[in-house]
Amino acid sequence: MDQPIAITRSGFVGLLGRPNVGKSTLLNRVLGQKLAITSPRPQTTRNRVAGVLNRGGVQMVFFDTPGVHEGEKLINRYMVKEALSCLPDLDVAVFLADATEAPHHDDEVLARHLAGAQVPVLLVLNKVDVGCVPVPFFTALLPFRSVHRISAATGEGVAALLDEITSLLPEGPEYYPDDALTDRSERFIAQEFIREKVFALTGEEVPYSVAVTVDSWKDTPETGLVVIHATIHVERDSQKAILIGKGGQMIKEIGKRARLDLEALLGARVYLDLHVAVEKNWTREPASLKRFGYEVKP
Ligand SMILES: Nc1nc2c(ncn2[C@@H]2O[C@H](COP(=O)(O)OP(=O)(O)OP(=O)(O)O)[C@@H](O)[C@H]2O)c(=O)[nH]1
Ligand SMILES: [Mg+2]
Repeated sequence: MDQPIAITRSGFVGLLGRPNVGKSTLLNRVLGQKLAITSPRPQTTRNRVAGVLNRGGVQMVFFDTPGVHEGEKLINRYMVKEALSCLPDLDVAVFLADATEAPHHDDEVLARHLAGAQVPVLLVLNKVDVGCVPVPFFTALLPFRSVHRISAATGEGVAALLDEITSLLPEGPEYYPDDALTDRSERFIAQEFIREKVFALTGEEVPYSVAVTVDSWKDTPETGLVVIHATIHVERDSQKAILIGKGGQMIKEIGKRARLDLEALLGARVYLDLHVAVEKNWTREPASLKRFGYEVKP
């Protein structure tokens, strides 16, 4: 077997942007596999997720982050804090924007947070497969080091972006072992995959009222089966009824789709058992938020 090339340069790259611009899609594109969850709705990602890419002796640790936005609920405040908390760790900041729309108020909010950044900030205009508004609209926001036009969906422009990021990373250690994909546990990713299916299959406020916990996880090497029990928590009884669906159809479909993604990730057969529970107003309650992995620190 070929020895992996020794890592001599490394660094942390933040994927930052307002909600729905394609940060998580770009992370998955860069890694060449699905790690982060995505959806056509804003505010899908709630936690920072590191994805590790080793390329020709360079280790790039990408942070997918929640979209920077203004929201009054405690969960929204948590998300924005979580996104901005990576700034002190970065070697390169990627300011991702939607090339099909003029800058939005939330783009300006992010620009203000990046204004004093001590690291290069790259402007990356995503979704160029479906259009591109005039670039000066965006370059007026900050003194960007460079501008890239990409499509995270098709991969157009991503190689050139990676080349520039590579050129900006300093000499450094291997932060994660060769075979590491992420800093997150399989349990966390399972919770996220389940939450993604809720985003895909339900509407209105339901996805925003959902948190997922994995209650038990059992690997059985003899049979190659992974048995996972998880709970989908909602804020109201009416949402529980929607998630279960007529004759249990909705929960069955969520479970089926999440199981297929988990089997691809784990390379194993998965038995996924889902429950739905009501935790009233959890998006506004510090104790509930903490229990679900969204701790708001003072
Ligand atoms: N046409 C097109 N759609 C894209 C592209 N990149 C992402 N999308 C779509 O844009 C939507 C949002 O993508 P996400 O990756 O979830 O966006 P995000 O920035 O992570 O969003 P939040 O987690 O909510 O902040 C999804 O429907 C993606 O499929 C692209 O290059 N072209
Ligand atoms: Mg995201």
